[in-house]
Amino acid sequence: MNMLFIAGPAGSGKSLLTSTLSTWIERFEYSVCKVNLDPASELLPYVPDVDARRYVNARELMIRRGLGPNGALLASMDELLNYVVDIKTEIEDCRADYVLVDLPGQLEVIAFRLLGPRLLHELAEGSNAAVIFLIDARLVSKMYSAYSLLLLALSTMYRLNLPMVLAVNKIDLVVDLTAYSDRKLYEKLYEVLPIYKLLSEYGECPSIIASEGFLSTSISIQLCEIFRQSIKPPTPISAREAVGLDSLIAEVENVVATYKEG
Ligand SMILES: Nc1nc2c(ncn2[C@@H]2O[C@H](COP(=O)(O)OP(=O)(O)OP(=O)(O)O)[C@@H](O)[C@H]2O)c(=O)[nH]1
Ligand SMILES: [Mg+2]
Repeated sequence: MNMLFIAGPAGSGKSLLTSTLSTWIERFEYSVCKVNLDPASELLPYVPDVDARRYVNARELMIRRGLGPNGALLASMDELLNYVVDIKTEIEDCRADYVLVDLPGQLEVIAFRLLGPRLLHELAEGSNAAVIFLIDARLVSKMYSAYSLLLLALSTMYRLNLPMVLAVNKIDLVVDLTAYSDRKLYEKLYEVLPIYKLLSEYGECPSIIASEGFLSTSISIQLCEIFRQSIKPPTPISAREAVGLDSLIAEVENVVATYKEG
């Protein structure tokens, strides 16, 4: 069983990707189990096979315990840990080739507290697990935002300790998808999204940083080197247009195989 945790900041497209990717995978005759692990979600673009809201409801916790929306999400994830065996049993009962787990957008819950990694590791046990970390293309059109999102992605990767693939989603909003072939599309993205310059193997860190008018300090140069050593250029996708999903799955298979080799 392949278990893909779909993570990323709020609004990056996790739920829509869960929907689009499941339809795409099913076209190849593989079965998919869609898991909503966000107790605070309201409308979803897919019908979940397993749903955290069956066990815990963030809205109900807000009212019952007088919590604000963020506190209620943290409390509901804490409560969810009590049901991890039930959720895992439901997932196993799906008997699916792929399990897509739609995570909450509040990364603090997933990556910076104890329960997120525990919950994910318990669910992932016994399967080929990987994290797809989504970044909204519109948010990496500046070098400084590419830095902050990459730092977020890296800390999520180290905290979760699972193989991770980075994907830039919503590319339909930054390039005209009908105007470019695959190779040209990559060139265009390199031109419009500094994150590709930052992570590509071309050019030296100091000149790339300077060319984008970013603060050229020894720390920003060292960070650039660290990003290049630890993160591959992100897979460009559009969850809305179902673009790039073949490359995304190929990349997931790559990182899972590399992780297994140790
Ligand atoms: N144009 C475009 N819009 C997208 C794409 N992916 C998602 N969206 C839109 O972005 C908005 C947020 O998408 P969601 O799938 O709800 O994002 P999310 O990461 O699940 O959000 P939270 O669960 O609130 O963190 C919705 O309006 C989606 O339709 C995409 O590839 N292209
Ligand atoms: Mg969502």
